Order: sequence, then structure tokens, then C-alpha cells
Amino acid sequence: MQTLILLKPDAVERGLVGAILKRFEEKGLQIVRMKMLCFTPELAQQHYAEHVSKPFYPALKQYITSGPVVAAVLDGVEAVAVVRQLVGPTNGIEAPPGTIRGDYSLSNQRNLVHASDSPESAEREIKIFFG
Ligand code: 3AN
Repeated sequence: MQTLILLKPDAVERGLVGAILKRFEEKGLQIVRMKMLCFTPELAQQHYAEHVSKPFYPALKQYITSGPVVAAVLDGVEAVAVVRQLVGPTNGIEAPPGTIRGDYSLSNQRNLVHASDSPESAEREIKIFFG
């Protein structure tokens, strides 16, 4: 099974790309596609379609377009659920230690990583970033 992750602008700015990828690799997931890119406002709208009408969307768009991101496809058994567990809950303040957000984030917006939340989202998101 495959899932999509994005290492968001704060992960790149803070020099945490290697540390975060290492978590996934050590778990046994394989990186099968990877690239660095910059979000345009149009890409933000497409990727975050379910959040466009939410009150936090303007801030989310500002953040996700603020610098380069790394997009990758991870492959492994139950990859969608396993990667969500490794990433942890949305809010870094609430995310338990041992999760990526729990160990490295103190924010519910600047929370370092995006990970597809279902097999259907994974399929849609992999298409957006890798065709
Ligand atoms: P997750 O990334 O844990 O699946 P989503 O899909 O609910 O979380 O939210 C997508 C992104 O929107 C989050 N990663 C975060 O950057 C931002 N976000 C979500 N909720 C909030 C909020 N209440 N305030 C600010 N930003 C938020």
C-alpha cells in the first residue's frame, strides 16, 4: 500500500527533512517517489479542498506557500494508518512524545508533516503530486 507525505515549509526551514524521513525509513516504509516543490495558491486549494471554507484556511494557505516542501510516496504494509500513527495528532502540543509532531512541533498549524488520512485520500493526493 502507498501513501503520500509532505514535509511542510517548517520541516525544510528547520532542517528536519532527514530526521523525519529517517523515522519512516526506520519503521520499514520505503520511499518510492520524492521531490521538492513550492506550493502555488492553486495547488493549496486543490490539495486542501476540504479545508477551503474553514476559518483557518487563509493562514494555512499562507503557511503552505511560504517555502519549499518535500513530497514523497511511502510504500509498506498498511502504510496509510502506520504513517498517520508515526506522525501523530494534528496539534503538536497534544501529540504524544514518540510521534513526529509530539517530538518536534508546538503548533496545530506548523506541524511539520502532512500524511494522507485514508486510502482514497492517498490515491487522490499521489495523483496531484506525481501524476
Ligand atoms: P492533519 O494534517 O492532522 O490531517 P487536517 O487535515 O485536519 O490535519 O488539517 C490540515 C492542516 O491544516 C493541518 N496539518 C494544519 O497545518 C492545519 N490546521 C488544521 N487545523 C487547524 C487549526 N485549528 N488551526 C490552524 N491550522 C490548522
